[in-house]
Amino acid sequence: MYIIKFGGSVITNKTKENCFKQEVVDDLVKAIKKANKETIIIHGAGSFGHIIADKYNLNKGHKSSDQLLGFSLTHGMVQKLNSLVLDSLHNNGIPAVSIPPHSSLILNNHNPLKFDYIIFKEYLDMGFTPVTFGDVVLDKKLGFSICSGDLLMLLLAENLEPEKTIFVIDEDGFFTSNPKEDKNAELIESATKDQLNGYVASKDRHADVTGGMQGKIETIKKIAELGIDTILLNGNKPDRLFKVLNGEKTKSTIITGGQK
Ligand code: IP8
Repeated sequence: MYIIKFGGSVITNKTKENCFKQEVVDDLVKAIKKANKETIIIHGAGSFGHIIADKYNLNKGHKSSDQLLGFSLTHGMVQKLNSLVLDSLHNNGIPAVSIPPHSSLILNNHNPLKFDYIIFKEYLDMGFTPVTFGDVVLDKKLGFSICSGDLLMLLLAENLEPEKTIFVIDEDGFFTSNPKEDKNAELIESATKDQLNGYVASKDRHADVTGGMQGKIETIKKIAELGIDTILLNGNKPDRLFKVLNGEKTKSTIITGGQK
């Protein structure tokens, strides 16, 4: 089984609120269909979630009553994005079911307190493709906070032991320096979790309330500690996702699991 995360900057235009990249998603979904592997799909919130979550300061927790509307609006928007992703999966013949985090997970000061991963397993065992996404959730300490798709990657990897986790991002992988600013930046094809420390993650200039690339690096290190390999690849080149799922070599970064 593979856990795949569609990054928010791949499936939405992060500069424009609620702008869905239909063709990109359709092409990624077609690659998954063609590879015909057991998968769980997670997607980020992109411009459907980060801009409004930032506006209402939701990741700091419950501080004022007007945030309740902000919480609901943010949930509504990420649910809309989720429906668009689901439509694409259904249109391509994939039996996808949505499992929204706000009703299957509770955090405590941003850390997982309760997570119903069994439901993912049961849907998988029946042949469904579970789909989940970055969402607003209840938080015992803070009232509420945000659960990123990256945290879901880690929680599902911990509990369901996938063959690989795959981050579909808007770059070819990790680079020796920021590829958006340095044209001499070189792609790192393979790294261990310790080697990740020195890597410069490209800074996202757009609203990102859940830590962006730096948060992703921390998550990937924890996944490596579970002994699971993670692959980062460019979502704008869907054949790369197909190749990875099909066991072929392609342009990407692999972070090898296995070291504590
Ligand atoms: O895009 C963030 O999820 P991510 C979720 O995976 C919200 O970090 C609601 C902003």
